[in-house]
Amino acid sequence: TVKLSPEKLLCQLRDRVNVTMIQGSDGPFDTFEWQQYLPGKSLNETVGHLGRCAVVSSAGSLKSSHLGQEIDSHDAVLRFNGAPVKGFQEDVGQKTTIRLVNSQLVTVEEQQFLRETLYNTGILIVWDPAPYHAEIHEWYRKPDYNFFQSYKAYRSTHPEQPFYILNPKMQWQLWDILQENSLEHIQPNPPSSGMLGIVMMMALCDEVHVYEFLPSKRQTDICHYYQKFQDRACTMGAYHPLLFEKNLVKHINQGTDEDIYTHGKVTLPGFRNVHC
Ligand code: NCC
Repeated sequence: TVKLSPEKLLCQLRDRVNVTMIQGSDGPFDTFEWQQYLPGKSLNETVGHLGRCAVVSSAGSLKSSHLGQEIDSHDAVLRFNGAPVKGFQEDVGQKTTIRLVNSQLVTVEEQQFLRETLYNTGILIVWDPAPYHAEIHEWYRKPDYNFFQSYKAYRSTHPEQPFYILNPKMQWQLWDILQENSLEHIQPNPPSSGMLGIVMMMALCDEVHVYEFLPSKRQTDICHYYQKFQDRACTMGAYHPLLFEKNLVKHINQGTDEDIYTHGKVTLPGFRNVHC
């Protein structure tokens, strides 16, 4: 169902998806108040040049994977939302370089978000589902979840921890590519945190290994490796176009099918190593 060759698709991702964070010079954030909250350094300056990176999905199939050591061998590790490491090191490792969280978590679970030490490690990045190709001003007036107060509260209590807001343009630039390469019509809902994180790491790293985004032989209806809750929609998608995301990632995988089957592992090039 994917139309472009893997090489062409990688070029489209590299050239059309702008992985940028909200800066103090952007639209409604160019106020004196916001300058005090947004990080002074850019994300690129904060992370530096990253070589091998790991993206760890939160899928239940990570359970009993024993992938912890392999994941920790990377220069940087990306995790999502409330995915814990404590008690799960054997399967998911213990290193967290970046944690990408959705605005629902930051807003609806604000008390846990502000209190739990899980969030105090590494660089935080929050994203919010914006209206389709909305300008930053329009999104700022009508975010899906109004996480801005909670963001400010977190920044005040943890001023030293880098905490970025993902530029909402990225999600629809990526969604357009997903739609163009699918035969079916996709609901206009933004990509999952997992897919956003994969493309973000392709922009920051030389090489990216993604774990259990494409499910291995351990595939299960258990939603998360850290919970008992079961729901097939976690792997297949309901709100997010997860199935289309997974088809696309399968198409551009540079690793083997054996790696997917045994480790749930996908190998993707960093955009620096994509030559168009
Ligand atoms: O579940 P979630 O995702 O936090 O998972 C992070 C990313 O891992 C991939 N995943 C997860 C489970 C699974 N069985 N297979 C997978 O491939 C997906 O790529 C997923 O994006 C999200 O994307 O932000 C999401 O967040 C949760 C929830 O908001 C957070 O965990 C915070 O509590 C959403 N769940 C609900 O709203 C109930 C989920 O739909 C999407």
